[in-house]
Amino acid sequence: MFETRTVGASTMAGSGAHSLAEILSQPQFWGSCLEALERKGSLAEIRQPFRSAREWLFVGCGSSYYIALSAAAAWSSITGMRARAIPASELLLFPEIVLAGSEDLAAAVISRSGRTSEAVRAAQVLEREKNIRVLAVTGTPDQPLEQIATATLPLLPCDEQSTVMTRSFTSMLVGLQYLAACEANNSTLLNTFSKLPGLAQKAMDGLHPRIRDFAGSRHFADYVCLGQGPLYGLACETALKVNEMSVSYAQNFHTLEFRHGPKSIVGPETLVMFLLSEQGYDAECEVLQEVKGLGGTTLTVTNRADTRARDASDCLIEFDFELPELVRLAPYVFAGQMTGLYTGLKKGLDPDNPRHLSRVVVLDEEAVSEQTEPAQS
Ligand code: F1P
Repeated sequence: MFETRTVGASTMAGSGAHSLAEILSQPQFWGSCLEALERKGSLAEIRQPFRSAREWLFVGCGSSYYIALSAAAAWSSITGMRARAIPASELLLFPEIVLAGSEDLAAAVISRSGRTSEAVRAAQVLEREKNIRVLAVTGTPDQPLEQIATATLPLLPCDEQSTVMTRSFTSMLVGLQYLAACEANNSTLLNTFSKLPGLAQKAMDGLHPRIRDFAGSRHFADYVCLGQGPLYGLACETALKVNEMSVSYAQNFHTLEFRHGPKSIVGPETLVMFLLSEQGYDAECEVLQEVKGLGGTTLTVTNRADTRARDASDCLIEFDFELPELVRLAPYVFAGQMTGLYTGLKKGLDPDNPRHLSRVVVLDEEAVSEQTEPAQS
């Protein structure tokens, strides 16, 4: 059912080898994750404790928070339910703001390691102090998050060697999109997931050498990543990958927000990366044309481009997938992952081990104790 392929990642001994192998392995890994989820049928057992939920909160830190942003948007679009994404720290420091007016709430807490202190503490607060059921979404089984949560999404261990999240990011997002389709009992959508790995593999094979040459042959002083709707979380992750893997200055915005001030930074040495949605294509494409007109360098990722996008893009990645937009989200981060990797390698860095970063952010108890009472003014 799913194509199998060997990944020739061993070409680059040393710097970035883990990140490249893990980036290239994503389509195949999604295939295995989806098979495991399909074996669980409609995930009825996992969903049972959350059936009274009328609203979902998606919680995470770093890349896992950006999964939460895209997953919450996809959840609302697919299920019609209200869904929000928050960094775990917001729940710990301002619970009254996050939980105000919420009823029948359920929460998905996302963490590759399952050990990040803020994420674990947030799950404890939700389950044990706020009586809100938690679904753990993690790439590492048998960790504190899974032990605290009411249930865990049955994904395969992501087992990443690189400090930066790539395969874990996309597989946890695809898993949550699949769960949303089960929740909506949308068999049409569910049946399309099986096509995603094969199509994504072709896209990966096509864009890898192009981004390697594009990122490897040009110098940029600034990076901007733009996206709307479910693609906004992926724009944030794209900027983070450029930050982490190449220690470059990268920012993210909602595409149309870029006009309201930030576009003042545009110049030939600014790479503006557009994740163009289908639903907002026309409006987002106008910003692309405007940025090109201001002399910016543009890299565009979209499913199908028209001449406006083709003419305004210095590098155009076009998927041409016969898949609903809400199923084909994850491949939109491939170009950002590769840009971060090859820009880091060009700068003589090791993208597997970004400076100042550890794989897991573990804080002492004191640092994650939540503010039960709003600070006295
Ligand atoms: C989240 C995270 C990563 C970041 C770095 C530190 O970890 O912030 O996003 O790249 O590796 O940890 P987790 O809670 O998903 O394990």
